[in-house]
Amino acid sequence: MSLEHQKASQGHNIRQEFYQRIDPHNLTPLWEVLGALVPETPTPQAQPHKWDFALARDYLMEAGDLITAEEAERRVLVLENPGLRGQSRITDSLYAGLQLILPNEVAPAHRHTQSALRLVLSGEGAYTAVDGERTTMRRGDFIITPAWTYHDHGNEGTEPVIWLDGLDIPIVEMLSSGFREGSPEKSQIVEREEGDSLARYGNNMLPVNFEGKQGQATKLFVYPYVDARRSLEKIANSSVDEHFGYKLRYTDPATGSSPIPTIGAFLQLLPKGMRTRGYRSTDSTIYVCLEGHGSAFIEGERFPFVENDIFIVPSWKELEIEADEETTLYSYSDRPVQQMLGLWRESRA
Ligand code: 1HN
Repeated sequence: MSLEHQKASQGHNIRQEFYQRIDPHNLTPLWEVLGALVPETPTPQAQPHKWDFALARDYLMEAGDLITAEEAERRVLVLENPGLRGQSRITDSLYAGLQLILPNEVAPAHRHTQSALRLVLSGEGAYTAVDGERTTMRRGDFIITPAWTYHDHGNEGTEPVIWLDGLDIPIVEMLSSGFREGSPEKSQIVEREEGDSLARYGNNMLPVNFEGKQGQATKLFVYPYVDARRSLEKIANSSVDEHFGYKLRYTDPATGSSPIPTIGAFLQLLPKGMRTRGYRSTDSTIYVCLEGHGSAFIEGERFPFVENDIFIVPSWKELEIEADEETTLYSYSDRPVQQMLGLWRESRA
């Protein structure tokens, strides 16, 4: 060993001895971790991944024989990112799960400070109730449960109904701000007829004394797919965005901001044969194919998808999408949080 080598190794040992002495006092040297703490570019733990809906649905139906919705409280198979196993996360900041409710079942009312969104994927005849109003769930409908609103689900139809849940659980967990309570009623008492919130807040008008505030969840809780689909179809005549095709974001009609303060939701249409140009953004995003089929290329790796398949694109990974047929994609991410904090970035090839 050269003299220089020896000196370096001694220095190393002296430092290690120092680290060990300060460790019992809950002290640790920054210089050993600084690079990892403040990386040059995002280092999400989430990995690119796709879930086959057909596979997940079969297991979910099997779960339907194992446990009732009431016993489970919510009969859900969590979509766990392979890079985040054991943490109930689909991305570093968000939760996703597939929920099943069978005919005549009820998922009992409760409320929590975590906000939820739902995207209906298959079956008809179930309802979700938010704050005393029920809405019938139809495929493609985007439904939200704002923080601390009572919500329950039921199925008065004849088919199993499956939807995707998205929640901001990891964000609320990081902030240690989670509260939950049950409701005295298993199913909330219906206080308003179906369509009340849509008529009151979702028709380009607002009650005259109503003032929507930024960060306060919208009173509108259902965004029907028929309406969203019509908007997409109309704008699909204009010039196409080479990174997105035609893309819309869901908004709170009172503020123009995202309907959920912590989660942004989007719907886009890609014409048949389109391949989008490479795009990165800092919001890790969950995509669901509602119509058509194609492939996502994440950092060049191909993930073929068909209807109801779900794939995730981690922060700052390059995404290209190829549509074999006219394709509509729903997506959600933590973008509004990043934008409020001045953190959000995007980059277009
Ligand atoms: C929840 O309340 C629902 O209301 C779904 O359907 C999934 C995951 C964790 C915590 C609460 C629902 C949930 C959840």
